[in-house]
Amino acid sequence: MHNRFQHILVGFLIIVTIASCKGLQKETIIYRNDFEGGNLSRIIDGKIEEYNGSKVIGRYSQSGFLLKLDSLPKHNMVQISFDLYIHDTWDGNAIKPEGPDIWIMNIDGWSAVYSTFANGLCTNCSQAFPVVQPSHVNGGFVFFDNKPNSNAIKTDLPGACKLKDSKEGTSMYKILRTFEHTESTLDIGCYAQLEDPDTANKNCNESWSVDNMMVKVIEFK
Ligand SMILES: [Ca+2]
Ligand SMILES: [Ca+2]
Repeated sequence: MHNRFQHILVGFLIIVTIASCKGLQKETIIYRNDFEGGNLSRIIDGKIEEYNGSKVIGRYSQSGFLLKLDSLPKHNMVQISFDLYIHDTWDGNAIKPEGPDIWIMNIDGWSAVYSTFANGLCTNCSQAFPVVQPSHVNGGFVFFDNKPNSNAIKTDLPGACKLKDSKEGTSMYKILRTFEHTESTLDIGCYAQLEDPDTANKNCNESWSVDNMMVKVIEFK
């Protein structure tokens, strides 16, 4: 009986330990925006457009926006997630004058995403995403070669401008980044660096937008 009681006690302690470990992590959503209400507070250079029946922040081409959050509760990590729409003709890793077409997210000034995307009429193209950082070789950047639309959630969305009559004119990606962070302020900058010889129509040829943005802080107690 004594041994049996010990086994039960050890089993009980293991269950209690697992349960308390799960309770050590506290997640708090500090920012959530589907842009349907037109809320652009705390965003610099924000603009809203309707795309495919939903309001999005965008569209941007070469430029972008900066989300500035402050008064964050005590935390150890931050998680950022959103839908990224790559509209119309992006040339991925192509060399100048067509590419590379780079999408960028900077967190407090450091590079969280610096990756290329290919979409639309691009033949013999490659893109770096889902690899989010290039290699540094001889003082320059070398982007990983993946197939166009790699890891896209959807590729059958209408284009926004140049390919607006095409049913495969836009691809949608889920961007999810989790990183260590303890400061009470957080700057999230989203931009693109795009190459297009057709400068007069660049905003129509290659653009992007974002929807369903969510920022969580995570605290380990
Ligand atoms: Ca929306
Ligand atoms: Ca391009």
